[in-house]
Amino acid sequence: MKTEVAIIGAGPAGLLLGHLLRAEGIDCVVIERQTGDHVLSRIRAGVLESITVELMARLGLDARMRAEGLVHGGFNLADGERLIRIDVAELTGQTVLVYGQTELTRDLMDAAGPRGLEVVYGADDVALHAIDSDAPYVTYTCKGRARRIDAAIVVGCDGFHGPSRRAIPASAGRVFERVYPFGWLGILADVPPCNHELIYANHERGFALASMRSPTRSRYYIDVPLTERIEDWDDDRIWDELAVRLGPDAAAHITRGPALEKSIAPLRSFVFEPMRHGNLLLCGDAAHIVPPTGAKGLNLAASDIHYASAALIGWLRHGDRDAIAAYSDKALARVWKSERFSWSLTRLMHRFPEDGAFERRMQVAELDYIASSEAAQRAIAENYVGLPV
Ligand code: RFL
Ligand code: PHB
Repeated sequence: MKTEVAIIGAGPAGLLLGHLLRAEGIDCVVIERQTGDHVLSRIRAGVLESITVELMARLGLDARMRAEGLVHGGFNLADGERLIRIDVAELTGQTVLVYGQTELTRDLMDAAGPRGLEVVYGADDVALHAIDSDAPYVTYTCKGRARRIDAAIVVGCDGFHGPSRRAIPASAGRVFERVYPFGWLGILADVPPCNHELIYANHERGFALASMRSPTRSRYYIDVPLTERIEDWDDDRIWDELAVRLGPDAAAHITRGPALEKSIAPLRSFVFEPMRHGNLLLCGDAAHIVPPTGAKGLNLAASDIHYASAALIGWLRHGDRDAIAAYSDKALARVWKSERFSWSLTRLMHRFPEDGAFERRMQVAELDYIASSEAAQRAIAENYVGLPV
């Protein structure tokens, strides 16, 4: 089979790109290892920056997110009993949208058939070939049959563990990485949120985050050592810990309920440079990972797709190969700023095992500064709503 663009991975990055290319009449195929149901069962991001919402609007797929998403004009940092509200709407004139990654993916998936976007689910043994040449191709097996797709270019949207990044010779790339000594234990429950805005809490027992998906569905996280096993955390133990770490005001408003989902996710900062090798582009988690503090991962995937789709349209429709050559530098400039923000918010809001009294005083001093300085709050707010693309 022949196409113009072979896209590996049908997460938000792959589906967004597929739709943007189809809207320009560009031929593409999305190849996904999992089933569609499995992709939708992964509970992940919840906070969308305007770049993500704007891409959905460009596709005319924003009706449900506008109707059901929650517009948030602020969020809170908690430290013991103190709550610091960052009024992002006042400080930046912008807001974020609370709308689950699962729902955004569902909207993209539902529109694929009607818009002629071909997505192959259940593709095993996906492998990239000849990415250095003008005739790259992808092979996979589906229902036991070997398949091959020849393309002008391949785009790796296959997440951190996918084959695309690994197809680039080690000598052609550089990895920057930091692995954190804890993970986030998340719980999703059909209960009203304890607060109308997010609360990120740094408590002496550890980090906690109160988030939500809707007025009746809450998402909470606590940090735990990487040695913890989810089996050892029954629902009550999680709710008890949240009540302590989020502080007395939030605790008084927590409604407990059975977990619809709970899991532990490790935290990592990771960047692979460059984000292009020959006729392979990397987008989203395939190229970079941020710790979830600050909610940047999905939004970075969206900004990569903004740059990559423009470059692909520039090349395949207007013959501008320079657009492809410029993709990596453009995308990385924004990636590194989001990496910095996610890392610094993680540093500020978590207790690291190696930290002593000095590091703790640094956290308290920084939170004091943020609480008292509009300039400091504005710097946080403009990163939270998303830096310009
Ligand atoms: P995805 O979503 O991982 O999709 C990659 C797709 O590639 C498929 N794949 C393969 N396909 C074919 N062959 C193979 N060999 C393949 N291997 C993998 C996978 O099955 C999958 O369908 O990457 P993408 O599209 O780049 O999107 C990135 C986002 O999913 C990710 O950055 C966010 O979820 C991160 N994240 C958050 N981001 C935000 O912007 N806001 C948030 O509030 C937020 N919260 C979070 C998060 C991530 C979390 N976890 C679990 C890591 C909260 C958590 C807990
Ligand atoms: C979420 O709702 O899942 C969420 C919100 C904010 C974050 C991370 C995750 O920083």
